Amino acid sequence: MKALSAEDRGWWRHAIGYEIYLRSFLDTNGDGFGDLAGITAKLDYLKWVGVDVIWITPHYPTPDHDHGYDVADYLAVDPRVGDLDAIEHLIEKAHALGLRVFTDVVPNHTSNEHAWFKASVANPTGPYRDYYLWKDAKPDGSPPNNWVQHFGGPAWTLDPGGSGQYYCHLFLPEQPDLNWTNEAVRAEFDAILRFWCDRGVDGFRIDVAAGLMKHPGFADNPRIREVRLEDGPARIFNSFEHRYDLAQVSTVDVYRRWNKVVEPYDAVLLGELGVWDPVQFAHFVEDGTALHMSFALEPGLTPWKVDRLLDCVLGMAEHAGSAVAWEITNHDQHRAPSRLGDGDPIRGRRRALALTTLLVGLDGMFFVYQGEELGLDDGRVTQGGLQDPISVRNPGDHNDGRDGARTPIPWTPGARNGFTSATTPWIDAFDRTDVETVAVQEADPASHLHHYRALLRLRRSWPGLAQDPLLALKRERVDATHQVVTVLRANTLVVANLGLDEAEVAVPGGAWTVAFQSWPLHAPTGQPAAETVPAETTVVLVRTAD
Ligand code: TEU
Ligand code: CA
Repeated sequence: MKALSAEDRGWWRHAIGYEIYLRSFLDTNGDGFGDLAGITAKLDYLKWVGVDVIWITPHYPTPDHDHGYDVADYLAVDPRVGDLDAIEHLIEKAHALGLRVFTDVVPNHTSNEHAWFKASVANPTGPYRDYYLWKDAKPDGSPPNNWVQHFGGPAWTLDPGGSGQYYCHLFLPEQPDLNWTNEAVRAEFDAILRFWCDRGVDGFRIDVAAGLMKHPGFADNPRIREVRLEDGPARIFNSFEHRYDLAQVSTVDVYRRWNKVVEPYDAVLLGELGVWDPVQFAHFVEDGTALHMSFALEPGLTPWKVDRLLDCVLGMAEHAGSAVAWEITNHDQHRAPSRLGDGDPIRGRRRALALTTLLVGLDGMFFVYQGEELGLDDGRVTQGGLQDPISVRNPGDHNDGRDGARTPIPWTPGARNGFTSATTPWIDAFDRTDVETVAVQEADPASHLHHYRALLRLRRSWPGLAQDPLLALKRERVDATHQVVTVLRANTLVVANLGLDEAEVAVPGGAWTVAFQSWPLHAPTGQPAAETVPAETTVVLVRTAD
């Protein structure tokens, strides 16, 4: 895209993003695997839905132990999804439609099949040894410290080359962590970012953005609580305070450097920061000289505990403002209707829309996860069809597996929902019902899709909804059943009633009209604002006249 004017520089602060889980979006060549050409074919649809930018999950060659997040070559395209021409063609068509394209960059770790790691193992005195984090064993031969990896088990694996040293991995043993104190590693990533910017990429979603630097002492992490043997990997991981392995301030310097690398391209850095504390989060984004923005991941991991959800949303909004990228579902999380509905997907959908409407009314980017516009709950995978290493490698009935969010997009009614012509797609999921498909919802003006699209369009037709300065962001908590948040700007007022009873609304003077109501799906708009908002419902009011 051509150089941006000064006003356009911060375009992302009020944009709508859309996450594409590449392998499950659309398969165009019948191998059962979503591909770049599938995205290109659906750009018109995405434009119609009302998104401004797409983020594509990793497109690099990979042995697939963690579904693309184990990268074997950062400067190439996985032949299963296409080639360099396919990605350039996708970007060109997206730009012609006014859509921007973010790709995923995975800097915390590589695949164990990356040439750097192979060389690191093969030659302990060679130049690549220091690309990774090698430490000696303790005198008794055990790992250097008590760190655990996210997906179950220790964060250390013995050198397959037989040196007796361990290498560090915050994820699978097949995902060795890079050594970000090594200048050579930093230089490699400068070149990787430039390579993709030169191909027209508009920004990067940075995987595990909080993980890069480790505390130099590599000391044991403090334990916060005890766990039981049968606990899933997430609970075990969260039973430690990650004082030494995550969120080191020194990681911010890496992003200051990246910020300069991408500046000539006007490209944007979007972190995937597993940091819950808003003050710590703000360090990574605060003055726009490191990350431009980052995902706040907690609303996507929290069940319907309104107090907790609002603490997190308001804390992030207060400390990081328009540098927050909001989401309530991504490929690592349960789909919102499954997570929020206490077992009832319709209730879950209602709550998801109430929360979404509040977040769309705040400063910062909002990201839709593919299929969220259809109101999908978690997909169902056959017992033998489980793919996620979290499920496959950790027996038991913990709820940590991520396959439910990763099943294919249902495009049309019928076998395999139009996702693929293959009989065995990469993930063996049950087909969705007809009403869940894009084709059926497109044809029905009262569908979830049309409703959701109206919300996204509203942000565009009333730019003041996210662009005018925030006059007040207020939480009103009367008692356990009254949970109301109001977002006031010059000409818009968002009232989120996440409580169990209807709530009265104090509308400022002047005439206010309902521009959107999150529930029911066919809620009318255009009428004067009512004095109350129903339970678990958010309304967007706009000032129409004085
Ligand atoms: O997920 C990272 C991840 O698990 C973190 O968000 C974590 O919750 C946080 O750091 C708190 O510890 C990303 C990808 O989205 C996921 O699909 C990959 O499996 C993972 O990284 C490893 O690359
Ligand atoms: Ca394919």
